[in-house]
Amino acid sequence: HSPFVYNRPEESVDAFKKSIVYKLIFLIGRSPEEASQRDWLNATLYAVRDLVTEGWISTAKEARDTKARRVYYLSMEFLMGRTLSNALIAEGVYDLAKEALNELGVNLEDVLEKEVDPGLGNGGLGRLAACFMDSIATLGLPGMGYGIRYEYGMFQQHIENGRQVEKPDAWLEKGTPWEFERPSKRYAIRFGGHIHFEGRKCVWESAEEITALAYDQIVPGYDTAASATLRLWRANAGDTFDLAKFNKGDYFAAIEERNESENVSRVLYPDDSTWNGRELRLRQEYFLVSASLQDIIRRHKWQNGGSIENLADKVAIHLNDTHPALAIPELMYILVDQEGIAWQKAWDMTRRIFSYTCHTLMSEALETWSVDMMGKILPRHLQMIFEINDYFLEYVKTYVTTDVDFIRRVSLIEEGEGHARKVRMGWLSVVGSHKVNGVAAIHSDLMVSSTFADFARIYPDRFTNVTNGITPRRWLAVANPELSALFDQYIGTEWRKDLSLLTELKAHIDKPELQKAVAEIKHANKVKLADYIWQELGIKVDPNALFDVQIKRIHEYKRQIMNLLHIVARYNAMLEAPEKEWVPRVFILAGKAASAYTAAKDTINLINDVATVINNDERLKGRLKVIFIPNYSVSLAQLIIPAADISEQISLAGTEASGTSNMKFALNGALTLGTLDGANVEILQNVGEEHIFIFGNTVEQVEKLRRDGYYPIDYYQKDEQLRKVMDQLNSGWFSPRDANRYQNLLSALQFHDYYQAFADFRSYVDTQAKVDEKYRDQKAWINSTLQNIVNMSYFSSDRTVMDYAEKIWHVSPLDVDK
Ligand code: 26R
Repeated sequence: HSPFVYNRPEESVDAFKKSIVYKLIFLIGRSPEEASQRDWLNATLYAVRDLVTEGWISTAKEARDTKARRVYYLSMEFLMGRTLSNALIAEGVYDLAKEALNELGVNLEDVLEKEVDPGLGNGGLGRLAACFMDSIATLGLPGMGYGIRYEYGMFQQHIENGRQVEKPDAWLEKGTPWEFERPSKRYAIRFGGHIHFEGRKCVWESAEEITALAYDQIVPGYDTAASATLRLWRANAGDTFDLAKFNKGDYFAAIEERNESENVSRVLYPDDSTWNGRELRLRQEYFLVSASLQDIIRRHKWQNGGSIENLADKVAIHLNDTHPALAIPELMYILVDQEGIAWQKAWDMTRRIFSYTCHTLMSEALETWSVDMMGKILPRHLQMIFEINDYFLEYVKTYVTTDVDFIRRVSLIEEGEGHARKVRMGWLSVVGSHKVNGVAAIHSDLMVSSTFADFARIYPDRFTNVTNGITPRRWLAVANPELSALFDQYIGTEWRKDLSLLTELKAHIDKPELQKAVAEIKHANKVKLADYIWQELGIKVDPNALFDVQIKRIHEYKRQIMNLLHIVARYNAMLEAPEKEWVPRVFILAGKAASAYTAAKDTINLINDVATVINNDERLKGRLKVIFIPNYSVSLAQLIIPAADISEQISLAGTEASGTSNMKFALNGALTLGTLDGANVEILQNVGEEHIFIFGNTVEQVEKLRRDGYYPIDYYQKDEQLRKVMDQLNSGWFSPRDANRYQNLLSALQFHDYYQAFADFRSYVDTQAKVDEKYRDQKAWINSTLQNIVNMSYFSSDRTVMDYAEKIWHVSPLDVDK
């Protein structure tokens, strides 16, 4: 600890109070008397940031002093969630801060709710990056994340007349007290122009230039001085006015142009379903890549006496999906054109440096850029990709096969018949990396047997699996403090840093007092969620009912529609036998639809239409409710997941790469109702089949159905319950004033049903009945709940990140706490 720091807020309630008030007055400029809740929030954030800053600086110093090999995580998305509660817990000062604020007449929980939740990501991929940052920090790895500081994050979802309406997310307007602006870290990012050769040397003369400015966030490690850095780039037009216009006296036109070039960091693309090769997106991807690589190389040279020769010994760069794959030609451009390194040697270094994670097998989400567009925006990079492709195809012809069809398939350039040529970013990522991984065992297997089958033949040792994980800090300690405190009583507090310690709870599983306490905490969490639902939607739900939850992006492959088919079937069954002892259920759904994804938007509408009818049908006596919670986010996930009894993970087998909410739910004691897809398979292996509800076709059965011809109509005809539900939906039962509203959605289901919801319907409905049966036996239910929790060790992102560190990045923890 530096002796120059005058106040140590962590030492006493009084010191903490002083620190907060100091920040309030001197940083924010408000007196305690006139301070708003947000002022208190910001003052507390500043006070807590002080606690982590010195450790952050010493982490950086340790990496520097030991000349450690570093890893850089490049991602277009980071869904970090709120910082304050996480930082308070990481520093072990939650209670201290609560008491300090209390003495100032302020309620900590109210203040926590004021913090904005930056939505700088779409879903699973962005949240995974955030969990990894948390683990990198806690493990003390010399790692850093690079992303974009979008001015507008994921849109805010409003529901109007049952339909999704998007509103801009101007999250920066509330201020960003956690971040450090780094005005000295600025890089020129160039676009467009032409290339020409001077002898064998390629020269890129760009036409446009903008500036990337750095903004840093500390990612505090848990119970350690170590911290990681997340560096986000903002585009700034800098001094590049159009001088011609300026001199002509056209002042506004010159300024206007400045604004336009700042568009690069304006908004996150809120679409994770269909790939569209929009020019601004290409610029964004290059902006991230160019700024980050310049920064990485500057740091490397500074620490290595100006030399770049040993870059591949000291630097690992990870590509979070193909989105930052331009880093491969960018590094080649730097090494060959700027540093004058021979092409072969540069290529060898590049491949040692990069690794790549594939997060989806959905072909419509795979990135390809038209050769024309890339040539216009990044002429030298396109040229470099052609050079890489020539070299690569030569290798294939020499060592693998001369089969022209094979060569056409693996070429980095797709030569379309009747359409323009395209650069295949997935192929580029594989060729330019030394390791490529999938995110769950089944997904990694499918990756090498389908999408990358040809490449697995060329590079059999390149492909591997690293199953995803989640940080136990945010997803248990922060999200479920009561359950965390309960576990502390039995096994101590160390599980937060070493989730394998959860297995020590196994010795206590049969203790009635533990079981009772777990049940009470779940109930209390359900009451909290029920209160939120009442506040936000004005709907009363019974906390004694079974809470059945599906929260994730709305996608056909995730099959929210199958959930809905079961809900309607249950509704019908309840009306047919109202006297039966139905287990009361609350179905909870949340998630955003890409704004141009009609089927997904219609699905939200249908959920809300069905909810309106069911929630107002008094014959059900409150035993069935359907709730769509608007504007799903990380902070909502923290509220909803601890309150769930059933976790719906019902994607068609072979479509969900991993899923990570499945892990969060299980860690919080919900039982999974899922298909043999993604990480569900590994959850099954860890918890045992008595403690999970698995249903539906396997990947093999799905593929066989596709091969043999899949006819949804057959299932409709055979299954009376399904037929009734479909007839009802088709008749406009749930949208009487607009009976044809769902025609497209429903006919896609009846005539194509690409994701085979009909094929799995029967098994899904039957398994839901088993869920009811088990829930009636509360003792058995709680036992399964505990069996889930104690078997979740494997799904800590600490395990995942150590796997990457050892197998792929070859980096090891720093010794910061000395
Ligand atoms: C390029 C654009 C259309 C785009 C496609 C896909 C943008 C964003 C995505 C997001 C995808 C790649 C994603 O989030 N995948 C999810 O990654 C999680 C973390 O590995 C997995 O758990 C989850 O199964 C997978 O869908």
